[in-house]
Amino acid sequence: MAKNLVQFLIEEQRRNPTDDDLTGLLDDIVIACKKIAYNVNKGGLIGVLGSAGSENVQGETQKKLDVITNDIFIEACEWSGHYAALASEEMDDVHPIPAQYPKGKYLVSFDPLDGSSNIDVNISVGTIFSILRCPKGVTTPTAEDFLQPGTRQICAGYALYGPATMMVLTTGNGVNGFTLDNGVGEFFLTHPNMTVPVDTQEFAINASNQRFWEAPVQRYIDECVKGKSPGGREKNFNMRWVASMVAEVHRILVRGGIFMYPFDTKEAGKAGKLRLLYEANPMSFIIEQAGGLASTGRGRIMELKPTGLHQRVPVILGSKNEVERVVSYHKGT
Ligand code: AHM
Ligand code: MG
Repeated sequence: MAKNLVQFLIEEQRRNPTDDDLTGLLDDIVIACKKIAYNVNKGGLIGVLGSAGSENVQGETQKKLDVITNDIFIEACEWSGHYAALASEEMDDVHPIPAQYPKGKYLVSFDPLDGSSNIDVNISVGTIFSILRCPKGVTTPTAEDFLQPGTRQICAGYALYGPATMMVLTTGNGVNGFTLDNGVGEFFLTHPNMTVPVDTQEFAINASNQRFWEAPVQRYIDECVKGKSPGGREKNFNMRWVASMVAEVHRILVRGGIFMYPFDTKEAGKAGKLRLLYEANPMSFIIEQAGGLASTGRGRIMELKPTGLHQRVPVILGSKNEVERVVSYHKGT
């Protein structure tokens, strides 16, 4: 029988010893994701669909499940003594560890339910997380302590709530995928050493934003759409857009592709839609560990020095040769 997630982590720790208790850190998150999977899967049966009637810090209307899954994630991670503070897409500020619990050495930032616009229509959603070390000597972390470049992540991953529930992880030694066996209640290793093919004929972008894109992205997509016709490429392309980043990244890990939520001028002052700390950085870590690339178009996402907890960044990630092409189109712009 395949290894379960805990067994995998313990063996990984033996192969690549570190001072970090990754098994304990991830166990909290695994429990959170199993509970979230349960709620997402029950959907309309337990009355969790629809709007919560509130807005998050980004001014987005929260779904009931955005709020429920945020609470589940916090409850699973705050008591164990592993974390020093939490930060979420759904909370304005850092969530401190309540006084009755011990504080740990790590910070976790997360998006409890990414792609939540899909939840009411029963399409795949996910949870994304990123783990950093808490700076030495800091006992009460603030937002400032989370503003570390993505290169400092010690672990990143996502849970995908699709036809099967999966957990995909990196601790900096490649990428591995686990599938939840609902009968046993455990994740088992089903996708060892996931790699992104260097070439692809599939792109993912929300084309309704086309008029707001910059010239390099306009050029790249125009060429993909033309395919083997004049002014196009040496090959034809296929397109996908799920509007769930977790589902798009998972597809790219399985069969290659390029995903873009690029810089656009849709909303003044926002450099794209996706958030650096709990969407772009963890997904970039996973994609790079699988042999792909992740860029803003003008630089490596993981080398950005964050300036705010909810900072947005352009995201272009996936198969190496296509990301390099888009980056080359940005040169000199
Ligand atoms: P969310 O965290 O509020 O769900 O927003 C992030 C999601 C991504 O999963 C997805 O790539 C993108 O928003 C889709 O945006 P759009 O609806 O503009 O296509
Ligand atoms: Mg999100």
